[in-house]
Amino acid sequence: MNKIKIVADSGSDVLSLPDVEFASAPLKIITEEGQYVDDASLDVEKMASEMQGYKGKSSTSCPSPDDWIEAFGDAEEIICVTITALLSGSYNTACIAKQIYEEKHPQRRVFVINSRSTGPEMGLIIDRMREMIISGCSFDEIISRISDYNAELLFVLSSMKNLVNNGRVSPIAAKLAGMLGIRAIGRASDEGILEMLCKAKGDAKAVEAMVRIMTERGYCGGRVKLSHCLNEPLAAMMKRAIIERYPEAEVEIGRLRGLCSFYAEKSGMIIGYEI
Ligand code: X90
Repeated sequence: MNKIKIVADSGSDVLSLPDVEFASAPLKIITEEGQYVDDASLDVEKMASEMQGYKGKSSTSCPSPDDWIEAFGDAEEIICVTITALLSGSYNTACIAKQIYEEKHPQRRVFVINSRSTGPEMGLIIDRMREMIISGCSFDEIISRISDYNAELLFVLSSMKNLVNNGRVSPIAAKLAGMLGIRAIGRASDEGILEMLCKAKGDAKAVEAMVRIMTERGYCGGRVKLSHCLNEPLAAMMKRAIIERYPEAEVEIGRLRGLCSFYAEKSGMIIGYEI
């Protein structure tokens, strides 16, 4: 077993990885009644349904430095991937954890990556690093080569209530999302904030628009991760549309975990793709 460990916050939707050392640092979803910890034991379906009818205040919180250090375990070389630093404190707490960990264990090293994104784009970065570890790359090779890896993120949401209420997107940008039948389509900007692109009426038009946007942005048949919150039909429709246009594409359907489900809300989907 290689000694390089990958650690990611739960914004990545990754709970475990075959053949390499991996740990997840959970974020939390907080309501007036209690909290959901976004770890392997969370019933995401139950949470998403409960949140849909919930009228009170809700928020989220990132892992503390201690949570990160716990996830680091006793690994000697750690590559740590966080959700976008412009919308979460996760990158910041991971950097603090790195400092503490390296001071305590001068032989050990932690490299922290701000994904400037979330969910399936983090998943693609993690998969790429996993492959490099398995093929025998060194810590330094991985950290220098992963910065050349090009992936992007699109989202399609029926409601942006939780994003607006928590100040992660402006109410003006989110204006039409939430109207019956309207899908809001956007992307993670290069810096790592939400950038609205267009609106579509119904799933079919949304899928059409997203395949067009992927093509315009330089997608040409590489890997895609489609992660949804209780919306398998939409993911299946998107997968068909991608394969129709790019028969060689490698498209994987997955589920959003707690943090992304809270913000993407029931029926939302987030797409990571290589360019
Ligand atoms: O620290 C925290 O409390 C976490 C805050 C995270 C806020 C943003 C999460 C976005 C989740 C929504 C669609 C994709 C947006 C991509 C933006 C980069 C998913």
